[in-house]
Amino acid sequence: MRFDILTIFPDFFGAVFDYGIVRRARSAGLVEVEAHDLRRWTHDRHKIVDDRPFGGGDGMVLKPEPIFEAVESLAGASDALALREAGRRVVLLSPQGRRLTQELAAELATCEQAVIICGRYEGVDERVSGALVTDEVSIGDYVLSGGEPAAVVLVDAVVRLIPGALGSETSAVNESFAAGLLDFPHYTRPPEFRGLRVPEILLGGHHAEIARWRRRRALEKTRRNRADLFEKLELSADELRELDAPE
Ligand code: 9D3
Repeated sequence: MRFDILTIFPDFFGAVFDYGIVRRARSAGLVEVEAHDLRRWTHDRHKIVDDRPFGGGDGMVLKPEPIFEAVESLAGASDALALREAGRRVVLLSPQGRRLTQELAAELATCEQAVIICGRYEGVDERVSGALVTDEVSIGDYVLSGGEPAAVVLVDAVVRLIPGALGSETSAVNESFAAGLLDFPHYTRPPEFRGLRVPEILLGGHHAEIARWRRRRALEKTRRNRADLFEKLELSADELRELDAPE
């Protein structure tokens, strides 16, 4: 799979894809990731990529022409429907997008190419989202200064779902399970650190008891930190009773 990131700050991505699973997937030839300076597709001396909003208002808007030309040269077309048919996605990262989920990441991981447009300024000319973009995506309800940090998040989440990108140590099956339930607590040596003990149950070798304890801790943490996920779990009456019972 190939990722082409369109940005006015290509240097932002310096070494961010040179670590961990993304680095390994690139080295193995499973993915290519490249950041491109949007100004490369301007034709004026000042390489202008933005302009004032029609209708008035503060701030500047990214012009459509450099973005359309960039996508045409990188993906071979500038029509959202045709691109989608060809297994190519054009993702616009914007606060107005639909939320990035594990499900969307998995869908993108089946594509041949993702061209990722990073917004800056107040926004992007709506003809880009209207005609060119296949997926308008936000990474969550908080304000970023631009789409660049979101592009790093998106690439990371998608790359790990490309077949072969994860080593044998982890599996994607494991992770889809994790989408509905938070992880249980982990401990390693020493068994006592500054007076803080590892739960006794983990030090024995009673695997069924350990599994029950882990499930209970995972459920408790999910209920406390992610009520939205907890509501969707289909728990048996037994399990619900056990959650409120003393240990
Ligand atoms: C004045 C209204 N703001 C829109 C809600 C303006 C604005 C805020 C932030 C315009 C652009 C941005 C820059 N953010 C992104 O480009 C962005 C983003 C984000 O801010 N939060 C979560 N996901 C994303 S993806 C791209």
